[in-house]
Amino acid sequence: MIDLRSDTVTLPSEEMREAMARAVVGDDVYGEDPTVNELERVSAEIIGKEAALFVPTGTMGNQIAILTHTLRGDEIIVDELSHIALYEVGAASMFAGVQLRTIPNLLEGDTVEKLYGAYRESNIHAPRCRLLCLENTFNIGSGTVMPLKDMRLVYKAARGLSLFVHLDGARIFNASIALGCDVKELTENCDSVMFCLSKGLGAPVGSILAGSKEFINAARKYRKAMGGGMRQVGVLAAAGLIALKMAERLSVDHDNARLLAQHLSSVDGLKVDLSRVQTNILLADISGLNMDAGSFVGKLSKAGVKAVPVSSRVARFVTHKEVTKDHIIQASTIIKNLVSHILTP
Ligand code: TLP
Repeated sequence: MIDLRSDTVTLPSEEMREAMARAVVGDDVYGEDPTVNELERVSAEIIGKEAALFVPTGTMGNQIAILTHTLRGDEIIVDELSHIALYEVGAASMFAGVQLRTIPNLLEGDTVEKLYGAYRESNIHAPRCRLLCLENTFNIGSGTVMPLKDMRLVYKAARGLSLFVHLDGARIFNASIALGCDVKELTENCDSVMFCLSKGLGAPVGSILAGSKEFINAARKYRKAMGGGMRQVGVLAAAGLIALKMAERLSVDHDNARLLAQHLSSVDGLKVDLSRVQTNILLADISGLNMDAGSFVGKLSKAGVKAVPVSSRVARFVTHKEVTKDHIIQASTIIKNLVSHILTP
């Protein structure tokens, strides 16, 4: 089985398992777990922020950021296809009590103009607009990358409107590798950033939220309130410290996604926009097969390749560290054969 559903399916390496077994631990709610403290220190340094907080998941990291930046009844601006809008179970309204202003294609160019269009002054009718959330890379955009120049312009515009900017950087290292820049150049254009250790970097669990010391002090309290105060969690932080050294290998995943995209773009019945395959995510439009993407990925799974449907006509394939170039060639053949079988039964 070649599993291309997500880069979340990676398994911890032997090195990680050994580090987890040997980790020196303490009670992190008392701030006494040396391995967590080290992970937070190194993460802050790498990501270029004053302080960092270890959280169990990317979702919790994003939600704590929203809670910390806003008050109940505030409005936050997000892309309508962002993870925060689509895949976090409505948590921003559930916990922070904010209203999501979802903007179509916010992250797909002309972001500054779209931000100006969406922003409104607080008045008797309008809530206080407080936060802009970016996502780089943009998952449902096909893992597309927002260039550094755009990040700078957007941050400047948002600060001009007195908005905070939170970056959902679940895959921020994919972005920095694709852009060939230091990750700090991206994160200097936001007030807070969340990145995942458990995606392409291969840790079994964990994400990091980073920002100013003041922001992280407040965030730490919200993490506790959300039930995310963990105890001898250095056993997980130990894997995270190894994950932080894995960013360089993401270029292999990008090459593999590109290779898969090249194979699939020549298959009749599938549409793949090669220009959008910039990192490790590929979206294939299967409208030409006259079938629902859910049924397509069901058949594909029986044939030996796993993918996920992201809408009724789009399937998503994600490359990651368990997938080699040979797997990609095999997967391409399996997909081609299935598509030709569907078109000429
Ligand atoms: N994304 C997962 C699914 O939830 C869709 C995936 O397979 O891609 N931000 C972004 C941009 C993400 O892609 C994800 C996970 C998260 C946040 C949340 O991370 P977790 O799953 O750790 O809560």
